[in-house]
Amino acid sequence: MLTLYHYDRSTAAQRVRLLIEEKQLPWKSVIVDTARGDVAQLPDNYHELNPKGLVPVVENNGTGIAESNVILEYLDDAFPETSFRPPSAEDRARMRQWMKRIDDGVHVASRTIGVCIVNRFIYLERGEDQIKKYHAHMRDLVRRDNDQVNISMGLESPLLPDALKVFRWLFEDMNARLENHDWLAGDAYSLADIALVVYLRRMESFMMAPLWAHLDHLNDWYQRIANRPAYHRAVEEWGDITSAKRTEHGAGAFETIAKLWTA
Ligand SMILES: N[C@@H](CCC(=O)N[C@@H](CS)C(=O)NCC(=O)O)C(=O)O
Repeated sequence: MLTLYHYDRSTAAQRVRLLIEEKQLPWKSVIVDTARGDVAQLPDNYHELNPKGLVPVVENNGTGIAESNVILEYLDDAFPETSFRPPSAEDRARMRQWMKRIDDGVHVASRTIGVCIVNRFIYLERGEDQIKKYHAHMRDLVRRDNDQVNISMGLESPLLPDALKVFRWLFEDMNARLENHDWLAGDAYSLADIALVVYLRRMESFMMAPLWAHLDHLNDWYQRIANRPAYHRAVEEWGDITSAKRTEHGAGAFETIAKLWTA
């Protein structure tokens, strides 16, 4: 059976759960909340499965696969009965372009925004020693270096303005595509929609939604996906243990974030 190493609020894990639920695959859940230092459930060879030690990882037929966008394509190949990739080569290329954008900067920008607005408070509460320990084990060095700046500088971080720009441009580009199409690639809900929708929810959790309230096509697309039963099972039912903190700190940061967003 398919095993997924994941935790509730991880956006990368959410997109994998979204596909698993759409495909109605039987799966075993192993929660490894590495962000909270909870690594007890990690198998000893986890770094062989994912050199960065992050979630998600899926295991199937004795093979471990890391990187959520790679996992999405893997699952669509391994369980092809209902495919979430468009039939034409051109639309598949378009789908991959959207997904590549995540690995080219969107995911890192999402982390920067999250750490600057709220996660820094969670880390600082744990104390400097814990932060040092956490970073000492972090094998994604860009992530570690960004975290160090973002934790210490918060809303003053020099990385924050560009991270917000990445999202503003992404949302505007998605809205432009969705003005004339129902979905990001091809004529049906695809891996591109699955991969990107998780960031709408994540940015919304920081109370930022008024910033793109005017992007009607984007908001309509998000609602259509949020209404899918698989979305409910994959995202809503797993919840997010930090959501109250996101709301609180997001509301407090809104004025600054709004200024940077429109700068
Ligand atoms: N490029 C990776 C990113 C994975 C990633 O960033 N995972 C985060 C959760 S979204 C994680 O494991 N965080 C644990 C931590 O912060 O220690 C993917 O798409 O799978």
